[in-house]
Amino acid sequence: MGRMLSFLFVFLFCMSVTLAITPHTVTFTGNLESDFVSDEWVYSDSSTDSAWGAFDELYKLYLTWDSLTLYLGVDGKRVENETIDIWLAGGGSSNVVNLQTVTLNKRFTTTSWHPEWAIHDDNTMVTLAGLYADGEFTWFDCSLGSLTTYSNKSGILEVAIPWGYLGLTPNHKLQCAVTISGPLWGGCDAIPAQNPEPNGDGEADELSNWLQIQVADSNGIPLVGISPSGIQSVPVELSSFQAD
Ligand SMILES: [Ca+2]
Ligand SMILES: [Ca+2]
Ligand SMILES: [Ca+2]
Repeated sequence: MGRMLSFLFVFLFCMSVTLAITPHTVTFTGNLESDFVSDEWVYSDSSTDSAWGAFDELYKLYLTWDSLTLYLGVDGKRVENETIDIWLAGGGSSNVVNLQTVTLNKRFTTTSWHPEWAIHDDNTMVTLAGLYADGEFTWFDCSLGSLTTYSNKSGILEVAIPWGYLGLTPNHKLQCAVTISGPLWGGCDAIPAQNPEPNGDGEADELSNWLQIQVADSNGIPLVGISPSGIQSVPVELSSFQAD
């Protein structure tokens, strides 16, 4: 009997681990807690650190992947006209330096960190969640199905991005940050914690930290058996990635 219980315990333990590691194919419903599993809840942001008080807040970031797709989920709160942006980098060349100067007109500067992609969700445009790459000024039409999203005006955003868009390299380290802001304004909250934090005024805010996790093996193949909760917050600094 004791041995049976031991087997049962090991079986249940393995099941719980299996559910929490990559690969995981996510189907979006807008319910982040059921779409993702606990180990994919990679960042808990303060619910009271917005410079705009109770109006615009980021709460949580979820992240996971399967062999073809990266999945991201943002839990927050926003009022009308505000935007959530997910900044992604890693592996390739990049030149998104100052988002004031491009069509998003975001007053976030990234003088050291140069994200390659911005997923821009502006709830004034109900169905829009664009994938923006600096230098191309291209909005990918999410209705094409190659970039799938779920978004609602209260602050939930889920995005599925094919690895083919992002371009995996050997030992690829994915870097990301999330901001919430006015459409033509500085930000009021960010994931991960920044130094200094976005102050909510109309002037530019600098991203000083990103989240980083290795997503590919030495052959550029998405890693299996990874708990995304192992993601790390890393200060922005010059690196081999940025020296391109
Ligand atoms: Ca927050
Ligand atoms: Ca924050
Ligand atoms: Ca500011």
